[in-house]
Amino acid sequence: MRKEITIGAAQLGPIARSDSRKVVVERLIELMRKAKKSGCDIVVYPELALTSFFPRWYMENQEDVDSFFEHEMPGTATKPLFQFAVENEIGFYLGYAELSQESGTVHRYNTSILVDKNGKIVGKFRKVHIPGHFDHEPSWSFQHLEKRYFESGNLGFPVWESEGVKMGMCICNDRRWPETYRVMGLQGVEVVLLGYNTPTHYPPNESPEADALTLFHNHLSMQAGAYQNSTWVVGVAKAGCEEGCDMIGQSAIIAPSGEIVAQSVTLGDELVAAVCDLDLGRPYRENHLNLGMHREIDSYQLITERKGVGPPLGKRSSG
Ligand code: ING
Repeated sequence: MRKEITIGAAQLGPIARSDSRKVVVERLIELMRKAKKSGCDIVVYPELALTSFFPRWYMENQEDVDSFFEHEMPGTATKPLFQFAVENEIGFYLGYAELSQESGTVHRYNTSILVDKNGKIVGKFRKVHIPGHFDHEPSWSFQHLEKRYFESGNLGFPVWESEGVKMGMCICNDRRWPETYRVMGLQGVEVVLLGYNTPTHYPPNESPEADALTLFHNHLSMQAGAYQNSTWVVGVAKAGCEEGCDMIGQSAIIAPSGEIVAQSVTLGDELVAAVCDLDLGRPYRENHLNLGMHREIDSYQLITERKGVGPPLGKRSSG
């Protein structure tokens, strides 16, 4: 019996700064309704799917920043989404800004959760690779202050078994780093779910060539990650012109071969679904990309900061 899971990539168009959580959750539910009609077992939403991509704004007042964070999950505004999921027996991946109290200290993460068909949160991931910058750059047309608003994730890259499928998660910039997929690949991951908010122009990149390659690099990163780790990868965008900032779409469902089997074609709310045969990863995982058989760990030149060599660690603040 082939092991299959039908996955819905639920791309979102722009979310305005003034849009309430209630209005956004209604859009998420509408996409889940379409997913159900398409026979989906699970729906994947973008990174920071409940609000506008607020790191594009410099905010001095912490209360203003914290208004974009969820203090509990599910909370009042998100309970209807969990409810609808349980009634329709569908799981989901949701990206959101998490404010958490850990032994009396407030921490802020760029987070995603994996929720099963019974509405249970089976897994949580916190974005590890935090892009952008810490200090306000007033000369730029917009900011990318993720390093100011989020801590780097402290949960690693776990893989969970849900509905009999080995699933992992990551968020946006994580998809650009091979380690992200490899750590999950070494755990036998079969499906990697991820959401992203990717501006066409990334402020720290000054070269115009970089903008022209944003779409290419988006799929390149996910297709390589899929193929090199024999896993499905589902990448879902928050897309369109959001508060004056153009963001790419190109949400995609990618097979372990690296081939794109389904892709969004708009920059708005759009559901793209595919039946994912999990056995398609087997020929790669067991043969020419068998991680246990062919990797030569001892011969790898691992350059790390601990040995005092390699590139300087990125700075989180000007200090
Ligand atoms: N956004 C972007 C991303 O990694 C970026 C940041 C854009 C980095 C373009 C490099 C090039 O897709 C988030 N939210 O990480």
